[in-house]
This record gives sequence, C-alpha cells and structure tokens, in this order.
Amino acid sequence: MSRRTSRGLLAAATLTVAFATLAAPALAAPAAPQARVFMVNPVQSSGDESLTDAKDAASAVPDSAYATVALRNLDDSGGLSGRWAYVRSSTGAAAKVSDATSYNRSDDQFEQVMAYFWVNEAQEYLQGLGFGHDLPGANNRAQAVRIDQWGADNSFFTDKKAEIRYGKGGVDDAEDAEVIVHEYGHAVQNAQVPGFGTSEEAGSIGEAFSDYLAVEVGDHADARYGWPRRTDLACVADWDSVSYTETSPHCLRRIDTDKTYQDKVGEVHADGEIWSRALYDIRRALGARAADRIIVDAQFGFAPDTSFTDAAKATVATARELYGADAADTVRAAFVAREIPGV
Ligand SMILES: [Ca+2]
Ligand SMILES: [Ca+2]
Ligand SMILES: [Ca+2]
Ligand SMILES: [Zn+2]
Repeated sequence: MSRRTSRGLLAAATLTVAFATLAAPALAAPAAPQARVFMVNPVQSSGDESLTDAKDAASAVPDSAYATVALRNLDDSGGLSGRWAYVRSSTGAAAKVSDATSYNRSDDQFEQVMAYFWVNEAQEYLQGLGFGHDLPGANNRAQAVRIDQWGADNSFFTDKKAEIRYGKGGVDDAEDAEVIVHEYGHAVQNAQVPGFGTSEEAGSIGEAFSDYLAVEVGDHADARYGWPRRTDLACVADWDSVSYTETSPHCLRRIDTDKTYQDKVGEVHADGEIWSRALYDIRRALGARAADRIIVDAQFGFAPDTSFTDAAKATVATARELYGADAADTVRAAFVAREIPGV
C-alpha cells in the first residue's frame, strides 16, 4: 500500500471519527430498562422472619420488599439476554423486558428477571474487583440460566452444559438472590478450573466459596443501592430457607460458624462451613475488596481435586503476590484458626 493511499485512508478515518463525535449526543444510549426485584431477599431486607411462601402468593410479601432497578448489559432482543447472562424458562412464558416493572413473585417471569439481574450484578462485582481487567476474567461471558420445575428444593450448576438451573421447591429458588449467586459461584469456579470439585475437600471449597460470594454480592448491592439489611450478614438464603428450617433466624447455612478441620463429616455443604468461615475472617481483616481479589484470584491455581491444605497455601501465596507479607500472614492466620493442617 502506497504512502499516499494510507494517508488518504487516515484522513477519511479521522473525518469519520470527527463526524461520529459530532453526532454522538443524538445517538446517546437509551436509559437501561427498569425492573422490580427483591432487595437480596425479603427476609433479609425486612428482618421479618415470619414471612412464608404461602404457595407463591403475591400477598405473602409486602410491596416494600421490592425495589426498582436498572437491567444493565441487555442486548436488543427484548428478552433477558445480555452480556453476562441469558435466561430461559421451562415454567412459563419468557419475561419481556418491557414488562419487567410489573411482575411480582407470583408471576413466573419474576424469577427470570431476578436471575438476570443478580447474575449480571455478580459479574459486575467481579469486574469491579478487577477480574477481566488487571486480573484474568472469571466467567466473564454470558451465563446460561434456566428456571425449571424441579420438584425437589434444589438448584444446581451443571458443568456439562455450563448452565445454571433454579428450581421451584418451597420458596422459588430464584426469589432469593443468595441462592442465585450461590449457583453462579459454582459457575465461576468451574470457569476458573474446569471440572473443579472432584474431591470432597474441593467440593466443600466450592460450597463455601459459593455461599461466601452470595453474601458478598448481596452486601455490595445493599451498599450500591442503599438497601436495608436487617439479618446477620453471615446468614445465607434467609428467604429460601424459611421452607425448610424450623428455627429463626432462618439460614440455609452460615459463613461465621466455629467449625474447624476436626469437625469434618464428609459432606460438602457441612464441611464448606469450615472454609467459608476462613474466607469471612479474611474479609473482616483485610476488607471486602482486597479479600475478594485474593480469594478469587487464588482459585485460578487450585487443582480440580485440591485439598484444604493446598488451597489454603495457594491463597496465602496469592495474598503475598497481591498485597505483601502482612496480608499473607493475615490470610494464613485465618486458615490456622480453622486448624487446617500444614498451612
Ligand atoms: Ca415466585
Ligand atoms: Ca426453594
Ligand atoms: Ca442473607
Ligand atoms: Zn452449591
């Protein structure tokens, strides 16, 4: 290509840029569509532990439990499809973005909107920590989500299809942001380490991280939007769990138990509470941002069948790399307090 031609192209490109800049105000992106969602979940935001599902009745939850939010990063399909999530339903008509301020919990479309909003919120949280920027991306792609009719009270992430499914047992699972983000946590870990969780201890770390991320994303959203939180920060799934817990406060699990390595029972959800308490202690010592950058970045180095010991060592090493020796000592102390051997 001759010099003259390339200059001509450059001049044309400059003109195009100048024109686009002039035209930009008229082409400003429309405001993000609005939607109604729960402020994490209705028990957490109200503190009312007596709320019950009442067979999905709209009247079972007061209007004050809802907030109007922006649905960000949508494509122009008119459905719940966007940069970080796309939602399908097996239990009712697909939600319309244009109707998203009119749904309530008795509408099948409400769970779809919740799933879109909270998966997007979770990835935005990770982006804000630097993942996909100064740190590698962590599941930074459109996550497939399905709302289906699993009769059992269960949601799960299936790594074969890289799809999250939210069930409708008891309180619909996708009425609780902490259940939504918990499953997204599994998707994040699987994206970081394909097939993660093949040993009991790795599986426990998976449950722990997913509980922890659920709390973190909810807490960040509370601060971002000015929403109330009237239950303990450490309580996971305050609303979904009203269907299957007898005592108040209703929590599926907690991330502040005193369990240590000696309390292992060989079940991943129960043993996850050992690990999640360590994560919670790291957060309390270093603050959410530094803690979460360390915790998530360390996970890239975990083996699919990692042990508590190896994962703890990797997390200490990541703390040292990112924030230095004092941070590494703080992280090690959190795992030592859980009596994890060899740290
Ligand atoms: Ca519902
Ligand atoms: Ca449920
Ligand atoms: Ca909670
Ligand atoms: Zn799980």
